[in-house]
Amino acid sequence: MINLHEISKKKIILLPHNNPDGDALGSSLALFFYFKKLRNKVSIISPTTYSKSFQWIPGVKEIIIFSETKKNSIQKKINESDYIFLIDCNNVSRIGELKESFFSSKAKKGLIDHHPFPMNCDFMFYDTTVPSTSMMVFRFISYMNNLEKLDKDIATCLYIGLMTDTGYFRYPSVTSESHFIAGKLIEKGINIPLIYNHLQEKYNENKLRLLSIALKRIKIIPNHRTAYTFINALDLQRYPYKKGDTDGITNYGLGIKNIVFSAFFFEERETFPIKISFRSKGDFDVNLFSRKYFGGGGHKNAAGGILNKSLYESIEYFLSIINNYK
Ligand SMILES: [Mn+2]
Repeated sequence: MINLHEISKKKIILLPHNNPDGDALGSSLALFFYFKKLRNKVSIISPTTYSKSFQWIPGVKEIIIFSETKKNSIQKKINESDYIFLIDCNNVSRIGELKESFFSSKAKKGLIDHHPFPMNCDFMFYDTTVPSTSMMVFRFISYMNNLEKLDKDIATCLYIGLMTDTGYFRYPSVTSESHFIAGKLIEKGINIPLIYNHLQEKYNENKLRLLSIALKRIKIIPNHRTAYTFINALDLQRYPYKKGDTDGITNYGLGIKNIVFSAFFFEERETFPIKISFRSKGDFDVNLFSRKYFGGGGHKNAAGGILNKSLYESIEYFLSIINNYK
């Protein structure tokens, strides 16, 4: 066990899960500031780096990126630590190579999280019904009777975790407690428009151009409640794309009223194959559809496929299937 009241003047390591998201970063950074206020020495070691959209978060530059740092210095830090906490991380399988150091260190191990099936630690503070670990961090600070230590930086970090893990307060997991905590964070003077502005998806020009071409081309088949569109190799010559720039195009078709099935054909090169992505709403299973006709698969409402035909032939093939589909 860890006696919470002894957490002062100690060496603490916080380990968020790999590819840390807004909740993993926000929760870790909030605890980083909080434990520092209790006069501890605190380090956050992230197994891998984080997305550029998080580069502005208070304290984020202090995070040590394991994959980009000399292993000896990290090993030393971990060996000398008194406490190691997994944050927004239920299992060492999500911290990559840090796993070995985690087990070899004599530090007491703790976990603050909301994922199901947390691994056994000396100290466990988790609830799988809350939508974000940042809520657990708020509860943790409250449980330690230290809410007066919440400041604007801590509140900003917790709010980022809360808003990103709740899909901006839209998911079914959102409770009155989520909003109660958000309210307490707002009282600390956080700048909500600034946070949203930073986290909003940013388009580069070519990505926006390609999206506009795809939107212009959307065809609707009302009888089959289907929409589809495409991007060809010529478009990509005009607007060179980076990987990921065409992500999300398929979703736009589904935004049309009464459409339940959307397809996007992508001619990455002038040669084959054509990549197709499918999205659906409700019962229409695009995983089965793609497996059966497009040699692909995925999930019920999001799947991909591939065809060794030209773009034109691929679309013809798709339309012939759609027209004969129940
Ligand atoms: Mn989370």
